[in-house]
Amino acid sequence: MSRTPSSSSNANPRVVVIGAGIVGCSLADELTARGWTDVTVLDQGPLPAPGGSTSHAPGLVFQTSPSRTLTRFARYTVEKFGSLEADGVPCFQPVGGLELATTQERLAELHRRAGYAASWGVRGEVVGAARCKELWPLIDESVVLGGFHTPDDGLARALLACRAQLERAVARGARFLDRHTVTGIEKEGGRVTAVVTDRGTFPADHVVSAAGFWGPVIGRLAGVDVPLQPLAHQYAKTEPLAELSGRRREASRPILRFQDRDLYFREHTDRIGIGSYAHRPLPVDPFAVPSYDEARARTMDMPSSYPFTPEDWAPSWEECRRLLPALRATEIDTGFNGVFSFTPDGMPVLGESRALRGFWLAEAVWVTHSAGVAKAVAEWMVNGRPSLDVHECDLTRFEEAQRSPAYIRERGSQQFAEVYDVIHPLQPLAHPRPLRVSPFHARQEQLGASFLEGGGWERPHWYEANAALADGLDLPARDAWSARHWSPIAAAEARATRENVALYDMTPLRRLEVTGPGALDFLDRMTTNNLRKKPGAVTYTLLLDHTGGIRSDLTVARLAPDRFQVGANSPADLDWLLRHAPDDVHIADITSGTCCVGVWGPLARDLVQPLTQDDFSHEAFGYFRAKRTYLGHVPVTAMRLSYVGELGWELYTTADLGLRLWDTLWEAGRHLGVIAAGRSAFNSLRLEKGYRAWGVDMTDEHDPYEAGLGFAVRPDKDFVGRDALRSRAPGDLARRLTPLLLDDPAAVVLGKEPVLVDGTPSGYVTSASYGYTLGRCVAYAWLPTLASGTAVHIEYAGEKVPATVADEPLFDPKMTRIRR
Ligand code: FAD
Ligand code: THG
Repeated sequence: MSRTPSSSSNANPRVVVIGAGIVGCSLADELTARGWTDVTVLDQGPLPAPGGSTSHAPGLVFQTSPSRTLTRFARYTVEKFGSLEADGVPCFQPVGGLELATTQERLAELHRRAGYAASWGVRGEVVGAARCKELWPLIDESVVLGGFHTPDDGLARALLACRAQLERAVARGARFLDRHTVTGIEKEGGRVTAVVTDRGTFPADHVVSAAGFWGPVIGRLAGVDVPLQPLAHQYAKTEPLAELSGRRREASRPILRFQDRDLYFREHTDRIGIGSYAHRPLPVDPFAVPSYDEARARTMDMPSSYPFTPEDWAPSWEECRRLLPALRATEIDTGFNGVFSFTPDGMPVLGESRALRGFWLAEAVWVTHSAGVAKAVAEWMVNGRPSLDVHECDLTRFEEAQRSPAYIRERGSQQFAEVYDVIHPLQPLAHPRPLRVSPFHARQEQLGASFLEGGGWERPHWYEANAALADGLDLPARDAWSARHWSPIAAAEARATRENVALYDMTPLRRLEVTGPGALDFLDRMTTNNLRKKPGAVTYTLLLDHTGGIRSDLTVARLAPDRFQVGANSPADLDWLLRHAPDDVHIADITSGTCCVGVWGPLARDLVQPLTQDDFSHEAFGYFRAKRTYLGHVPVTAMRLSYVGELGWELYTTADLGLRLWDTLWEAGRHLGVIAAGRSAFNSLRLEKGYRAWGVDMTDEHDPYEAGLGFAVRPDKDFVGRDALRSRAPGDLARRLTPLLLDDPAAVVLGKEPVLVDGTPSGYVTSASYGYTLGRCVAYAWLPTLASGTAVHIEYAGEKVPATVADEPLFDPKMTRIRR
């Protein structure tokens, strides 16, 4: 049951890469460097500038992003291109980067960005206006409040980097064939077998679509959805500036961002190049892009380059001149509307298709991230997984409802418009909403739910109906940023859950049904904990990959000898299980057709027991047990577990009966004072209990011991990843997922902040929330192993906030609240 690469049982499989832009060239280099030398790169256009987005990318590389994965990709690009040259010309110019703030809101954002940089290992500091002027003498200092300076950012010479990597790949045996237009993908038995072009067919064991914004076109040939929207973006160069006359170097000042006006700048010797995201979204239909016309190629009329629309530029030009007064004496010389890709969440789309094995995507990738992406995809193909956590980029992440052309167009355009906006970590995209709603949605609206979105679902974060419960709560005041998408009502809902009873909509929790004669053996082999228990047992267990990295944490309920319900995390869990499942196991995602209410709190039993003839006492219905029963008229599967750490049950039924279930519970709970509670309280309660959230607190970069999940591993049984875990001692760990409590009861952090040990950035916060029961903010962080009681600092928006390493679980360590 090893990973896909071996399915081609060939140590040097035939790989065809479609597209010789920066991604295709980088990938050929990374694959051949790993010994996969039978690589053919096809492009419809002529080398060395075949006409895709890379052909005229200005090459700004700003490394810092809220996404650790993107930042790591960018760091690798800087490192790699910094060591590459062609004809003695370096592929990277480390001129540095400078992001400007002209509003207080942006200045605060730059402090947060400095935090991301420190968390992910990029050098940078927030500087004053005078330093900005020193770094970029052409700016009008009076417009600027400050800046974020990153000395290791800079300019990639993208076409040169293509050539340098192409040459290395060719020296190792790869071939690049230009003027070959891909017209078909051949397959057999669910696997890709060949790529068809206008000039012949190329047999292949693996095909990678690195076709940039043509991704959907290649995807359609393969029968694979490629969720990206091409949009045009304006780039222009000024006439020569008197202030820059006599310059020889292509660029010496930092690449510059003026995000408050959706603009960026770089030098082109004595001219300034300017890019704008300020204009209306200009979507391009990838199926209608004209093919490469060699006669026009020299004039930059490449397929990815549309005529400049001056009317879209005009308002930005005024802003440019306000920031850089020297531009008042000049005009735009040349400009174009260049096309590149936007996905619904702004992240790349990477990985192997489930529908067509051996068919990979490496799409929606900026030059900035190209080398890092290529390394990750090459590792994925050759070793079965990337060394970096890339789940945010995994092509499986979009639900079916997130792959419609309408959704992709709408979200892609919004991503374009919001590229430089100050985005709060909880801020949902505005459209299309609502998309997915649970059967309880109408009731939630009646209760004044404040909805945020996740995975397309509307998810209540708190309910106005509970506002009165928050009256008189003594809560510390919050800063404006942490008060956004937050309400004191969450504190009241958390308290009601700890003291009384609350209903939580758990419908978005992913549910898989695994059935068939081989189901038990299969799940037991795929996960770390012992599943060989009688029907009625629920088990918390981990999905590991073959290196021992955590792919997910699951609850597995054995509902019948051959029938299991699995509580999972991302769509990648389904993908992973399907890839490994033998023929006698059937796996279905039942999330959409079913729903779930969590009934939690000390009065949960008082609420539920009168509704059923089954015995819900602790003796008859123990912790981590499941039972089929009726609650009133509604058939439910009840599971006695609780991510919030209180007595209670997850109650599952089909979607058609969901509203009836909610109303039944609501009626039964009236005399107990039941409330509906939202995710804001939920997240606080789970952190107090120390329950990890996969994808945030731990990923496949972490093993169970470091993540504090060793209790779910049974080394005495056989499972995927066991051999890799053998070499790791549970006791002697270099790093740990570490619980921290903030010292000041009024302080809060939100996640992703750097943690300083002895003043040095040593790790980062994963998730954090105010613990309303504890009266302190709880933060989990990846840190070198530290003794409990160690004092550290968390850097929050430029401030150093004291915190202390705590012992977990922070709340109810004896489990007296749950096991009774
Ligand atoms: P591409 O370079 O588009 O390569 C895809 C290749 O696939 C093309 O050469 C195409 O000919 C080929 N192809 C397509 N269909 C077929 C087919 N059927 N058969 C054969 N071959 C096919 N990024 C940054 O990081 N920093 C920046 O400053 C920056 N600025 C930008 C400014 C502009 C104006 C634009 C347009 C983009 C900018 N980008 C920037 C984005 C960046 O250029 C792209 O994201 C990146 O170049 C994409 O590289 P790629 O290899 O995926 O795609
Ligand atoms: N409910 C269900 N499935 C799930 C989740 C859930 N699957 C995904 C995700 N959430 C899994 N995460 C957890 C984390 C902790 C617990 C349950 C699911 C939990 N842990 C107890 C503990 O650590 O003390 C018990 C562990 C044990 O007894 O083995 O309850 O929310 N259905």
